Amino acid sequence: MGFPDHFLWGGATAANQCEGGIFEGGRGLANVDVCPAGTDRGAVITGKKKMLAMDGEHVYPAAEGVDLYHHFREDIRLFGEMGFRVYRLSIAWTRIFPAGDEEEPNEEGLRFYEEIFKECRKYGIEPLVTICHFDCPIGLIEKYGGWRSRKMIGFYLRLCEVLFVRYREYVTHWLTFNEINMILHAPFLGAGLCFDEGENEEQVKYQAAHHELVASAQAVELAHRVNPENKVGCMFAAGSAYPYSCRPEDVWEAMLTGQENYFFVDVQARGSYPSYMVCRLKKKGIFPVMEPGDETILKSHPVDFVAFSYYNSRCIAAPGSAQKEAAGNLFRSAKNPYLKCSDWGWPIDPLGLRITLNEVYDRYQKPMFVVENGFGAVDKPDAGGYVEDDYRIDYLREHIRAMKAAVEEDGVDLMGYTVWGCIDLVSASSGEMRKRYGFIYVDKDDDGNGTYRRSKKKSFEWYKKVIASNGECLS
Ligand code: BGP
Repeated sequence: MGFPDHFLWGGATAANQCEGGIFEGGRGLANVDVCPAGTDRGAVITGKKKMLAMDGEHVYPAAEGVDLYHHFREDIRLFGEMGFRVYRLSIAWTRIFPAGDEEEPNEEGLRFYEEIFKECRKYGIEPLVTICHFDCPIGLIEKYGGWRSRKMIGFYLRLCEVLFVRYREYVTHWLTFNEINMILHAPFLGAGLCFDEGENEEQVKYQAAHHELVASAQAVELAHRVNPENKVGCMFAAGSAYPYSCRPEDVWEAMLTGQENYFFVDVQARGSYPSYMVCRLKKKGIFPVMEPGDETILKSHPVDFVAFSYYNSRCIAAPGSAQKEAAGNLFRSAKNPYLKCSDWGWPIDPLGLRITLNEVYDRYQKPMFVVENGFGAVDKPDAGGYVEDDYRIDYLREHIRAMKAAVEEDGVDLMGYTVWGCIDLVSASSGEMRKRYGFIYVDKDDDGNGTYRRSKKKSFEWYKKVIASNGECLS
């Protein structure tokens, strides 16, 4: 059995973490550009420190990324050499609408992605396009406060329409928002939200989430109208919430944490606000403003598939328990004593991926796509740029095994797998370059030094074999 013949193997990147070239091609400035590396990053991405422009004191790693803007032909050729069947990338919103609210799109930006898609086609690579991977034009944050405003729905749909129409012949796989649940944990990154002193942050976050959810449903409708072949997915940061112990209070808390994440997918895949969230919001005195018609929009346009990122599981203890905290993808979690961790403290839990796949499939009964999974580590290249990254191979091998078991033995419906940061890129949570995920090493360091030269790591040839054997050969 194994993976289906048409299984989409590949890799994933996001525009703001790899393209660079932020002042080129008529591109405008976005929230993702002004998130600095270093100690202020946390406060900026969570909306606690307002930074809507670059200053002279901070380093802004997205400005250069790994310069995919000028290297994309070489990079896609390397993806082709590995045998990618899919390349997940995102569109920088401000390349298409520099301020966000223009009537007409920026042709130079549109041409850039068209060239990327043509290049993919050369190698038989199917693009999987994330319409919004954390970016929000600064123009829209300054004028409207980002996704707190309902006006954002219109600007987002204008972007969608331009993309669906222009790339009709190149793209049929779309994701509406990257990690939509991240809005609760990193609201400036996720939705361009900054908060005023004393403001009810939760009210603002759930209001913004409502706008994104309505926009996402309308995007599904639009995509299907423009091209009935289009398949549109939602995307959330997954990773099952394990109870820290069998103490009912821990189990209860883990269930609540799980629901907080699934809420978004419940709306996008099932088409309505789940009753637990309606009650919870009411209890907190949070009443997102909804327009008549929103319910029908959500109900009528569920997504075609459910995509997610998986890096680790989480471990949840009841409030007040003195458990040690673990790191991991911007979510708080107790330290799981049974799991080893990466250098960044992210737990390593391949079986957790199988558990998550089962959980998500049980809940939604829709095809799934693992669109991010990978191992961030410090690589030590030799003079030729070669890295013996056995640690990365080990991580990926075990996760692919778990995925295979889920497909083969548990019967989950999985469309594909795209390894995060298939080429080294800037870390979203820390802004570092030294946290690398790629099969391809990029010569660039945290101080901005480097030639941007690309070189293959050991994992490059390994993944090539994995793909060629459709996941059979993992050694
Ligand atoms: C997800 C994001 C990605 C990516 C990844 C790895 O949250 O969708 O953009 O960066 O996590 O995280 P990090 O870069 O912080 O290691």
